[in-house]
Amino acid sequence: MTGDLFATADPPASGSEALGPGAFLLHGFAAGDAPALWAALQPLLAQAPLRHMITPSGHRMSVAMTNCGALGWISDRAGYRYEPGDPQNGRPWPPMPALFRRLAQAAAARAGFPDFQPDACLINRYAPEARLSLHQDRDERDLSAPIVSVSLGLPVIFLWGGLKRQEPRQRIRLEHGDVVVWGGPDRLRYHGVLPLQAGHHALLGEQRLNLTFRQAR
Ligand code: MD6
Ligand code: FE
Repeated sequence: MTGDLFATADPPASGSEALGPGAFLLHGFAAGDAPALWAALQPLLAQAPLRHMITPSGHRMSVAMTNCGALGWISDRAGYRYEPGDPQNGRPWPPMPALFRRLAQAAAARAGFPDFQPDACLINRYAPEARLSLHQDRDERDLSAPIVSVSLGLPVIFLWGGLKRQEPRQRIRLEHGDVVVWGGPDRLRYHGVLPLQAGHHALLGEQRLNLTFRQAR
């Protein structure tokens, strides 16, 4: 499974692992940018506070969420969808910082998606015990664009399933600075996150943040 991409003038911190024909785990790809990402997140989270969204069936999600970019993913009793702002407070999502966009585009290009133009960044915050049940990401208009996922803070076990809910799942450890890119034939794979184990991370403290970049429209 592990195969290093050929060395270039600007290699990622370590290797790249193929998770499927269109899915790649870029180990440590965002590690160098992490302090700047974390700094940029502070004013952003002050403007668009993290909150526990409600699923259409009425459950409160254990992961706290917010967004930046032209569009943001939300869930409420009416369903899952992208909105230009948070319906809870009527405010637009903060703009996507240039650093975020550049990082997402660089990771996508590294994984073979040179034309990625993210217009939405979903920010997920995991406190200890927070989890995300098995799901597909299918609320984006154009499923030919990949998703780029950046992990910061405490490590977590990611469940990587198949195109059908019942298929077996691999357990993949995602660490601070890891980036997963997936698209093409892997775009609709089921996936989830096991409950976060308590711990302390030098930069983020007792939490994990995950940024997922999408082309929503
Ligand atoms: C997470 N990620 O890592 C949750 N979805 O916290 C996702 O649900 C996800 O990482 C689509 C593509 C990449 C992802
Ligand atoms: Fe997802």
